[in-house]
Amino acid sequence: MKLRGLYTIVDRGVSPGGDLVRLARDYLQGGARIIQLRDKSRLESSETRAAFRETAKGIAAWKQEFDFLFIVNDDLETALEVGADGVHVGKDDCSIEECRRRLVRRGEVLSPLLVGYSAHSIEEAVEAERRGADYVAFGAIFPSPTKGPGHPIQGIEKLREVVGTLRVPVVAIGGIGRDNIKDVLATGVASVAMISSLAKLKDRVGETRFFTGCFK
Ligand code: TZP
Ligand code: MG
Repeated sequence: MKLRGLYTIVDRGVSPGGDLVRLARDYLQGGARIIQLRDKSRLESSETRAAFRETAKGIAAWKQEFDFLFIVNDDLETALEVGADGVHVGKDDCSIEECRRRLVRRGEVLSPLLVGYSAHSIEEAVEAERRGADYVAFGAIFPSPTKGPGHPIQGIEKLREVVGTLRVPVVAIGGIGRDNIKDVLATGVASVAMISSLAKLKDRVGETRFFTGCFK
């Protein structure tokens, strides 16, 4: 399956008391075919790591009902353990090269896991592709309620430049919703990631359907 279309992220920081497994199901019912689990707080200690893995297992189990790419943020071990399709890393995580090394033994690919990378500048995006990322998430395109103030904003023109420069799929992220999705798609970007524009709504299935419809 290709890295294309709506890229939904279930994030404990945005849905603190929420059931992320259930949230993922809402997105799948709405037609999303890419789900990322992002749960930074639970990766901080060994006591909460087990809960992180349980959530990951719960989301992976939806594969019995839905065809989708499941990507685990930050944690390669969990991605491998639950049979996810990919791992998503940034500059402070396991390096792209290390992720690759862990997946290749005796020159044979053991698990064809996708490795995605978060880039916050054009240079970092180009470098991530050179280092072997399968896709690059670029942002924040707009001010993001999830990232909060003080985060660099890239804007549409830089997104267009990254899309025109990279060969691997680019995922636009940060502050994307109904107001600006058309401008984002006009750059030719392969995929658009969303956290708060979906998580905070009552009719998440309907809203997901709206955004998946934008790619048709
Ligand atoms: N990386 C850049 S912006 C961002 C991440 C993880 C947050 C995106 O969240 P939202 O709520 O869709 O702006
Ligand atoms: Mg990370």
